[in-house]
Amino acid sequence: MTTSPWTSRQPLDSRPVVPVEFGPLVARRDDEPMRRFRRYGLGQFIHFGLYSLLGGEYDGVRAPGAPEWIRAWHGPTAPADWTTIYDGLNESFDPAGLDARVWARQAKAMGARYVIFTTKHHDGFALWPSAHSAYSVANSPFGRDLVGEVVDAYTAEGIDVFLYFSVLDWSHPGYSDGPPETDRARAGWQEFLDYTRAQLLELLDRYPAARGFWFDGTWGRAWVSSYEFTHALEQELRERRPGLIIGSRFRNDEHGARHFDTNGRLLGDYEQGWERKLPADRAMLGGNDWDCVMTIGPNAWGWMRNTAGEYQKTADDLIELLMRCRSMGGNLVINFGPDADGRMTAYEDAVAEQLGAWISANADAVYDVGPADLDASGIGWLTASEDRLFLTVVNRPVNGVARLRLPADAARVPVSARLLASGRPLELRRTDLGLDLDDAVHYDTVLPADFAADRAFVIELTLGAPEGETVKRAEAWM
Ligand code: JFZ
Repeated sequence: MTTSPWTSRQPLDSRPVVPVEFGPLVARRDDEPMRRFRRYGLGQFIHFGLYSLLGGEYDGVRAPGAPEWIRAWHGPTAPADWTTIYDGLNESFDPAGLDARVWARQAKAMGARYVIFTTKHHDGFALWPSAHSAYSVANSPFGRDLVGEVVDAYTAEGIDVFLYFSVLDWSHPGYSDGPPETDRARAGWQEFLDYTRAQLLELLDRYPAARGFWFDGTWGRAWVSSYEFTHALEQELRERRPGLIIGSRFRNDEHGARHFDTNGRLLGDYEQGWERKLPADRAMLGGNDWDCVMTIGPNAWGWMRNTAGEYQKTADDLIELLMRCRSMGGNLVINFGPDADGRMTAYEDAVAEQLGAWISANADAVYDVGPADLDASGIGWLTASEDRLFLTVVNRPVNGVARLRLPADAARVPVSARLLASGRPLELRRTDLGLDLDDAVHYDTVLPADFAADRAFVIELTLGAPEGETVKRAEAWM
C-alpha cells in the first residue's frame, strides 16, 4: 500500500538511471506562487464532512481507527447495515453552527497563511453542489455550497486556499482498489476516471481563487496503473490554471513509483509525504519544497467526540514543531476537525489563540525566513532572513548563555542581539574557546536572570561584518 515518502528515493548516482516516460511535468518551480508557498510558514488543514456528524462513534459505541474513516468500520462492534446507515448521512447533514467566516477569522488570528479544505473525503460526499454526483451538499438539508463559502471567507482574510480531494471514493460504483479485470469493471473504472477528471475541472472552474490541490487516496492499485491518465490530467490541470500547486501525492510513474519517480525525481511541486512526521534533517529533503501536515491529537483528522486518553498537542508542542519545520525550510499545517455543528472545538479554539499570540509577537522569525545552516546545539531552532538570525529557544541553557557556533572564517557574524518579542537588548559576546584545531568561533548571548519565560522565545541576532582581527596566538609546539 503506502510507502514512506523517502524510501523510494536513493542518491541518484547509486543505481542506474531507468527510462521513465511518465515522470515529472515540472521541476523546481521558482515562480511567484511557489515563492509565496515558501513564505507561508503556517497553514491550517480542515477535515469536515459526513463523518463529522458522528465524531468517531455511533449509538455510544466508539469505532476503532481514525474518525474520518468511520465508514470503513467492520468487525463485531460495527452496527448492522453500517455502510447503508453511513451513506444515508447526507439526509441529516445540516451543521447549524457553521460559519466559514468565523473559521477564517480564527485562522487569520492564529497566523495561518494557507488553508487546505476537504472538498471530498474517501466517502465521496462532495461539499460543493457537484454536477457530476448526486452525493453532495445539494442533496442535504444544509444545501449550501460549503467549498464556495470557505474559498470566499478565507480569500477575504488574505489566506490562500488549497482544495483537498480524495481520489479514493467509496460512493462511486466504478471505483476499485485493484485493477479492473472484466470488461464491465474496465468500463466502470473508465467512468470513474471521467468522473474524477470532471470533478477536478469543475472545482477549478467554480473556484478561481483556489491556489492548489491537495490530493489523497491515490495509493489504490488501479489508480497506480492509470499513470497515462494521471500524467495527462496533471498536465491539463496545470494548463487550465497556470501557477496551480500540486503536491507529490497525485500520481506515479509507469513503474509504480509514487511521490518520487523511479529515478528519484519529485512528482509534483513539493514533497507531500510529511504527514504526521518530520524529516530528521535538511539533507533528507534534497532541496525540495515541503510542508508537514499534523494532527493536534494522535491520529484523528475528523472531529472526535471523546478524546479521553488521547494526548492533545499543546501550543508549546506546536510552536516547537512549527519552528522545527521552518528551520528546514518547510511549512507546518495544523489540522482542525470542526464538530457536528460545524464549530471548532474548545481545545482547538484555545490552541489557535495561544499560537496566534506567540506568532504575532515573533512573526519575523516565522514567515519570510529560510534555514540558517548552522547548528543550534539543541537550544532550539534557527531561521534566517537576509540580515538576521532567529534562534527560537525551547531549551533554555542552565548557565543562561545561548551559544552559537560559527565557522571562524564566516563573512557575516552576529553583531547585536535582542529579544524579538520585546526588543530588549541582550549582551552578545564573541567567545574564542582557544581549542586547538577548532576552526569555529562562538557567539554567546547572555539571557538575563530576571528574564522569565514560560514559552519558547526568540533571540534575534543582527548580522554584520566581523569586527577586528582574531588575535593570532603563538603556536605551541608538541
Ligand atoms: C490520509 C487519509 O486517509 C486521512 O483520513 C487523512 O485525510 C489524511 C490527511 O490523509 O491518510 C494518510 C495518507 C497517507 C499517509 C498516511 C495517512 N502516508 O502516506 O503516510
